[in-house]
Amino acid sequence: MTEIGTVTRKWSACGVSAARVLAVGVALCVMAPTASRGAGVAPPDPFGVVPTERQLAWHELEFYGFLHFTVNTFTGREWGYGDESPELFNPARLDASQWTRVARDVGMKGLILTAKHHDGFCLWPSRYTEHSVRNSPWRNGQGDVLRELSEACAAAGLKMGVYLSPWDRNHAEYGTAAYVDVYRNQLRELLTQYGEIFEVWHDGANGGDGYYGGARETRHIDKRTYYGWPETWQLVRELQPNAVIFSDAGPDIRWIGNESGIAPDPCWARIDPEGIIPGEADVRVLAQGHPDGEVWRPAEVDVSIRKGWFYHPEEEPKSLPHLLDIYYQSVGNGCCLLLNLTPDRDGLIPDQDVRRLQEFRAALDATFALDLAAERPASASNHRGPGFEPNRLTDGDRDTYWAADDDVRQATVTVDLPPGTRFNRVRVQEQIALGQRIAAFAVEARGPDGWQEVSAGQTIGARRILRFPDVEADAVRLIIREALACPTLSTFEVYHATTEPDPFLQDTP
Ligand code: FUL
Repeated sequence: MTEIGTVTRKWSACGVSAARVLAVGVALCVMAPTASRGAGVAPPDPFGVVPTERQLAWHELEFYGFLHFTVNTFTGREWGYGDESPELFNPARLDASQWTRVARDVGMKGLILTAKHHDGFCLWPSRYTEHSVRNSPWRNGQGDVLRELSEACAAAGLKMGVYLSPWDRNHAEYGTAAYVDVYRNQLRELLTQYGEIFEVWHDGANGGDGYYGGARETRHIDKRTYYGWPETWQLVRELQPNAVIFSDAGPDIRWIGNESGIAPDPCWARIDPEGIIPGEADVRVLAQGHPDGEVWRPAEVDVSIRKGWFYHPEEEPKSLPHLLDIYYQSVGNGCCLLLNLTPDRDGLIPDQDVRRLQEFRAALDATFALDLAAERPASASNHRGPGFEPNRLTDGDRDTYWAADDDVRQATVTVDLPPGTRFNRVRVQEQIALGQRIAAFAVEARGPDGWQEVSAGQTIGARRILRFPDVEADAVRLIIREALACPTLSTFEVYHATTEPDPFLQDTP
C-alpha cells in the first residue's frame, strides 16, 4: 500500500491518473533493464527519443579501431584512382593476430577494416569484381584478409566491423543502377561469410573522377537517390540485425563532422534527420546534434593515429599528449572513439605506433585505476524516492542511478571525500536508456577556501570526463543548472591523473 501511495503521489504531480501511473510504472519496470533494483517508486518517464538496444550496446563500446589497408599502402596515396594493379598488393608478413593483439592490448573492443576503399580493390575474393586479392601475388591469390581478420578477432575476443566504400573508382559500371547491385552483393558477401559484424561503415566521400574500367572520366551521382540507402540498410538489418550502421547521417550512428578526433560541447545524441544527406551534411549540426532532435543518433569520432588514413613511411604516430587529448575530447564528450591504425607494407602495425599505443593505455590505466569517489557518501538536493538515492552514484554499479522528482530541472549532487583528496578528473554518466536530459552543469570542489568551480559544460549524455588542474578538497559536487526533464545520473567518479603537464587541458572555466 505504501508503495502504491508513493507512486501515486509522485505521478499525480504531473496530472496523470493513478491507474495510468501504475500501468506505465509496471511497463517501464518490465521494459527498462536499467531500472534500479528494488525501486519503491516509478522510474522517470523516458524523455524524448531514447536509444535502441543496438545503440545502447554500441555506447558501451567506447573505443575501437579502424584499419586502413589496401593498394594505397603500397603506392603511398590516400585515394587510389582505381587503376592500380592488384600485383602491387603483397604484404609479405601480414599477420592479423598482430593487429588484434595490439588492438586488444590498447583496450579497443573491435576492429573495422577497409574491405574496399574508394579505389575499388577488395581485400576479400569478391565474386563481383576481378579487382581483388584473388589477382594479387599475396598468398598466391588464395588469400582473404577478411577471413584472417575474422579468425584473429574471434581468437582475441574482439568484434569485427567492415568499411565498404560506396564510391568505386575501378568499377566500369559505377554510376549506373548495375553498380548499386554490385555494391549490395559485395555487402552481402561481407555480412554472410565472416561471422558476426558489429558495425557497417558507409563512407560519404564521392570525388567524381576515376579509372572506371578504363573510361578514365568524371562521374557524378545524386547522393540523395543513387545508392538507394534505405534498401541497403534493410539488407544489413536482415543479415546482421545487431550491427550498427554508420554514415555521415546514420541511421544508427552519425559522423562527428571532422577527422581531428574532437567532439564539441554540447554534443547531443539526438538530431533532426531532416536535410542530413550522406556526404553533404552540415558538419556543425552533425557535431552538436539537437537538444530536441527527433531521432537518437549519437556521434562516432574517427581519427587516424598518423596524419594519413593509410601508411606513409614519412609519417609518425601522434604524440602521447595528443592521443590523450583525443580520448578526452571524444570518449570524454560522450562519443565512441574510432582510432585508425595503419598497417605498413609488410602488413604489420608499425613498431613505433605499437609503442605509442602501449604508452597511451598505460596513461589511461594509471589515471582511471582508482575511483576516489567509490563507496563514498553521496547526497543530493532532491531524489525521487527509494531506489533512486544519491548513493547509487558511487555504488560502482552502472545500472543503478540517482534520479530527481519529475518537476525538478536543477539539482546538486555531492560526494564527500577524505580531507585533502587530490584530483583533477571527474567522470559522470547519465542514465541514457531514459534519454539525454542535462543541458548545463558545473563541477565544484570544496577546499580550504570553500566551494570553487573547477569545470563547467553543457551536455553529459553517455559519459563526460572533465579535466582541470589539481585540486585538494574534502567534497566534490555536480551542479545541474539546466535539464530538459528531471535529471538522472548513474555514476559520479573522481580520479587523479599524474600525466603532467597536459598541454591540451581545455576544460578549465
Ligand atoms: C573519408 C575517406 O575519404 C578517407 O579516405 C577515410 O577512409 C575516412 C575514414 O573517410 O571520408
